[in-house]
Amino acid sequence: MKLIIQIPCLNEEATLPATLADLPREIDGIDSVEWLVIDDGSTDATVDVARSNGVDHIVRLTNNRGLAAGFQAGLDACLKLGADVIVNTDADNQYYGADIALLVEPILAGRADMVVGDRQTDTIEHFSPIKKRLQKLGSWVVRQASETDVPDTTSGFRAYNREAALQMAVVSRFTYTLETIIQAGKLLVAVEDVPVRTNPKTRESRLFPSTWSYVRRNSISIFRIYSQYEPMRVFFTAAIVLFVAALVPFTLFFVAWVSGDGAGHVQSLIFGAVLFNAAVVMGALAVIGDLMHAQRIMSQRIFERVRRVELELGVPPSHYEPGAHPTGQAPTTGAHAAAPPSTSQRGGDSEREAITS
Ligand SMILES: Nc1nc2c(ncn2[C@@H]2O[C@H](COP(=O)(O)OP(=O)(O)O)[C@@H](O)[C@H]2O)c(=O)[nH]1
Ligand SMILES: [Mg+2]
Repeated sequence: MKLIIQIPCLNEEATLPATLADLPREIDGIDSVEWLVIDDGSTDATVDVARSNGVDHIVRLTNNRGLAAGFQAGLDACLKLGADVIVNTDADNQYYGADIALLVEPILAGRADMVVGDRQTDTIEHFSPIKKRLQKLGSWVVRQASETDVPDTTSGFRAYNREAALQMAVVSRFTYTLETIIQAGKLLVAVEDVPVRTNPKTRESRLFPSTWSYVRRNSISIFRIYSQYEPMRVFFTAAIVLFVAALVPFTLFFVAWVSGDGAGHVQSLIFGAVLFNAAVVMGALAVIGDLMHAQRIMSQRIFERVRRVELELGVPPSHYEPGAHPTGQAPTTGAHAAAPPSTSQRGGDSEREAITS
């Protein structure tokens, strides 16, 4: 049983050593624990620091592609390196390395395919009240969309088994945390959560430079993801709201018309017609969105099968560089032996597209 701990990094030379020092090398029930850093076009010495601190594998994206793209590239590499369990953690030492054992326990026990660490955000001192409230609201929306009961949906401290990782296909560039939970809820992935501890804050969040950016970016993400996965609910609800709203001016006009003053209320008639048209447009979007959603599910199934075929063929991970202990890992699951991944085997165009789309 092989565990790979992956850490997405953007310019993390300062905090990476402490994060790595906190990571376990042995966990009960796991034969080998390896570390993988995803360097997302850092301009500092992140990669050198990773190597000198014993990181086994490096996925080095040429330029900055965003956290979600880095996460997906990391999952892909971990699968190709033969991981049975993949844990994701942050490079700012936010999470408690020793709790990785808690994260993987439900997977080892066969109860879960994906486990999300619950930071119990109410107890985190450096989270502002508005961030806590938005975090709660966002988590609630994601629970509704995903039909799971994950309390802390924006937590980046997670474990995936091979089956869960094979099914994840993140399309948003910015956040993967919300989308992967929604996907898990819709796919054959059993999700659990475990309470985890956090370390004191080491630096400001890079993803959200201000509370306002946290609110704006998360709200947009939640709305986009929710409407991508539940288009019928979103657009049909909007259609009903607009239709009911249209009934108000229509009724005003009708009452006036019955009492002989129809000509004086033409504005109500026009306003009602505008709202009614908008309702029809929303209804049409609901139908189109529903059709696209069905298409998306088919694409997802194809993507998953292509991944399985790639693993079977022993396709090497893209953008891969060996880390401190080059072991020449070839994918261990392939039916055909593959050459050890090297820098010369950087991703082809299709892989790049998969990462950046
Ligand atoms: N791959 C990648 N990782 C990033 C990027 N921005 C931030 N990260 C990583 O994402 C993790 C979380 O970032 P952080 O700034 O701590 O945001 P927080 O989750 O709001 O605290 C850290 O490991 C960062 O290095 C990015 O553009 N690409
Ligand atoms: Mg952080």
